[in-house]
Amino acid sequence: MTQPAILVTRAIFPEVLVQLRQHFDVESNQDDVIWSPQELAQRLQGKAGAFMTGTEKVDAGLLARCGQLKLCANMTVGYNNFDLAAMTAAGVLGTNAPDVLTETTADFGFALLMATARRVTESEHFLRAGKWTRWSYDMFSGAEVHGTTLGIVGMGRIGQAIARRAALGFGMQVIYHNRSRLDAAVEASFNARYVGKEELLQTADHVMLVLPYSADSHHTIGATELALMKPTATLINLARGGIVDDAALAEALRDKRIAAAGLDVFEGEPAVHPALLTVPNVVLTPHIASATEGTRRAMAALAVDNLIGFLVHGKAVTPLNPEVLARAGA
Ligand code: 8YV
Repeated sequence: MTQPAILVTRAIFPEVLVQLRQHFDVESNQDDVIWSPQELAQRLQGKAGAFMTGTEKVDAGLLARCGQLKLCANMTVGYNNFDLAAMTAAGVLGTNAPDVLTETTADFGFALLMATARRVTESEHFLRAGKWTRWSYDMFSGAEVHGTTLGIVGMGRIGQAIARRAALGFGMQVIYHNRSRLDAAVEASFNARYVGKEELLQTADHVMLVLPYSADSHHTIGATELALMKPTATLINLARGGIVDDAALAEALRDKRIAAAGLDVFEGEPAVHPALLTVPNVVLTPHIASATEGTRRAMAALAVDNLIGFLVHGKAVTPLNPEVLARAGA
């Protein structure tokens, strides 16, 4: 019996390919070439499924050219690379990789918060440049983290894991803003208070963005919102580029309208707004919040489970548009 054909769009752990080859005829991209949309469409010809990393756009134009495609399995929790409505219309299932990266990503949220508030990278650059000639009482004086107020925008799984660290580990007061309010018992578990976006921005000593990207969340933080924040506050973007207006943020940082920012994601990444590279009070990391070997393996494994589950057994583990499953009678 011939096996279904699938495409692995980016380089991945070799063991993942070994496992996939037990079930599928696999075309892979271990040289990690970044394909144009045209090349991606061409490579997807005749493929029933795709293992994706969240960097490949799946839209109506691509789907119109890939009639045999049934499943796009992201190894990421975010899925703003998918036009889900177009996928549903085309009868293509999308899956993501939630849960397995929650704690690792929350750890990194704190790494970025601590590095930003306590000026870790800025002071390290100073030291490496040979500028440290003597100790002084106010050298790289930063912002307090413990006991302060953390404002979390987006209180999903990762937001809640950050809130737990903040409340139980750092004695912080947690305020949050979200599309919907959490159950009282969940709120109570990290003593969190639901507030409007304006109040959050005005009150928080540190603001952490952990919401998904969509047309609605585009530029959730722009010049107007930055103007509401305390001049001593820090802003952390752990979620997606485009949630922050990076040009407006660079200006606010340059003019010290807020104290500092920590960014793991950027509008138009891997390009970074050039003005952000010129301000010292920002910590910049290349989208690595989930990057530990164990977590990246778990993310890949969930995408594999979705591919095998759906294309071999008719059942996906983490479907994003389950109406496609219902229609297929799965
Ligand atoms: C990914 C992420 O590593 O899962 C997500 O949504 O943001 C990260 O964990 C990243 O998206 C790779 O493109």
